[in-house]
Amino acid sequence: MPTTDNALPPVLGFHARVGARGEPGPAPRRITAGEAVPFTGGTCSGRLLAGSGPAVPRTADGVTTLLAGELYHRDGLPAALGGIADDAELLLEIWLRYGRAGLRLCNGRFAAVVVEADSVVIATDHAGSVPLYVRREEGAVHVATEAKALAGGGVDLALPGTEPVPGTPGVLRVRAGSAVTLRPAGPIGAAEWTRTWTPPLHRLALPPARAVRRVADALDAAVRTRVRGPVTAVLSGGVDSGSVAALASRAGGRLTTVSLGTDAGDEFAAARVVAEHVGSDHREFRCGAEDLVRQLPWAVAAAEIVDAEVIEYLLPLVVLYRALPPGGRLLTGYGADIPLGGMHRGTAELASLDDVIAADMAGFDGLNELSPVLSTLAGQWTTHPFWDRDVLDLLTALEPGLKRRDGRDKWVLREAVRDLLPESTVRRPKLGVHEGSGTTGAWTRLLLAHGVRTSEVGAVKNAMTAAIHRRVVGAGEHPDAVSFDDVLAAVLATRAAPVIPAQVPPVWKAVVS
Ligand code: IOT
Ligand code: MG
Repeated sequence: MPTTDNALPPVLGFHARVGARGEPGPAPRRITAGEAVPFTGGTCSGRLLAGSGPAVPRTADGVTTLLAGELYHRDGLPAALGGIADDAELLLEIWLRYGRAGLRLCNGRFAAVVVEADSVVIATDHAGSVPLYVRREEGAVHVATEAKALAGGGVDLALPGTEPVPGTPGVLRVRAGSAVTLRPAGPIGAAEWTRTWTPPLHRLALPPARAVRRVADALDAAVRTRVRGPVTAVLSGGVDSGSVAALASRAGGRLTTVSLGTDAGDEFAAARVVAEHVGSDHREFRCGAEDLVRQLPWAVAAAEIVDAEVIEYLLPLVVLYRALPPGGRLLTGYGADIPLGGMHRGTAELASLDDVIAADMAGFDGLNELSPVLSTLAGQWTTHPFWDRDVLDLLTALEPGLKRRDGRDKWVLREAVRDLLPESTVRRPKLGVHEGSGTTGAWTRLLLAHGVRTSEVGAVKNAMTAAIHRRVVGAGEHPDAVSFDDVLAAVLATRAAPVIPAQVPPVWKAVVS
């Protein structure tokens, strides 16, 4: 698998304490792989989780910046910002020039901390794609890129621009497209929330040919800025990941493609068609579907969410990342379906299609589908060109008649990549990763084999996810210490349901239920 020195950003994550007497404190809980490098910068101290390159904060003129992840718009920034060592320094220069408003310039995949005088600003990218968590204590704030680092013993707390994290009292998640300014020594009411991005609510009616060209150009630019040497495309063989693979190949990086399948299902044939067409070095990974499902604690520890439906999308990807050798830069097609309405291929009316797209764009925050921790747990860096800020703005805003057209879903994307991919890929209907890999079915079968009724499967999956979350996030247990079978047994024991015997008179039944 190809790796280079710049495959990973210098900093994959961090745990920082900002307060009058900064001290690194104990090593934080985390599953991000790699070295935790201690640092101190003014009133800020903690550990940076190193990727490739020097993991250091940047300081000038009394301002210190930490940045996990990367920025994608270097070319568009003023020439005065030349000679920059890394993206933490680029953020510092942006800050010195534009102040907090400079965060509105940043198109990237990052979580950042800016410390200046007695205030600290904690900021996410437009999509909150690197989740960022905060907890206050007397005179200090703790900020971390994994919730588990801050969990334990907190009290409920509210801060503007944040949401509580289920199961971890006192830990708040910074919302997508947000910068929250805090004064660690001051009153909590002094915190301020600055929005740096919101999903577009307007729609653009463009001539179809122009819309197609704009999508092709925006996606091409997003892939190019993410190709920094050899890259790997995570390939299902659908049009989303196929587009990314084709554009990455055209951008000139040595391209590897990887596909995951199980004994319950795979999309290998479709992926091979793309791989051959784009000329990638293609690898297939197959595992048992039950073995895949038993890695559930890893997916929950990485995503730090309690929604089983979303976990079913993320689990096969986590399993694939864990099977790859560390050190790679992975491009995915994840997220294309959200602004294009690909998950709603049965929705016929354009008005309804636009409404579900608006709802999905209003509801992605906190699902952590794009979190780098899904792959940094295995030492890989992922990046998602469809959620590049420019691509996402355009795709979301296009009027729904460009997304559903001539009886086809994701029309504008399919047309935009028509010349890059085989016809069968361009036309291929959507198959979700949870379906193609057999993840959903395998988990369901495991539950049915334990006597769970079909009508209860969804609830049991959610209960298992929440139970695992309590252990790997709330209590910081290692995912390997949490057994799928033990969690299932515990969930089933607590659900040992009020079974109402058939001979009980109806009036009694009503009382029991
Ligand atoms: P899906 O679109 O199937 O997969 C997402 C990405 O994962 C693909 O583009 C590809 O890069 C990778 N991938 C999928 N399957 C494989 C495989 N077998 N081997 C290797 N790589 C693979 C769920 C979904 O259907 O994924 N994601 C939706 C959004 C879900 C809804 N979320 C929401 N409303 N917030 C998506 O847009 O990707
Ligand atoms: Mg797919």
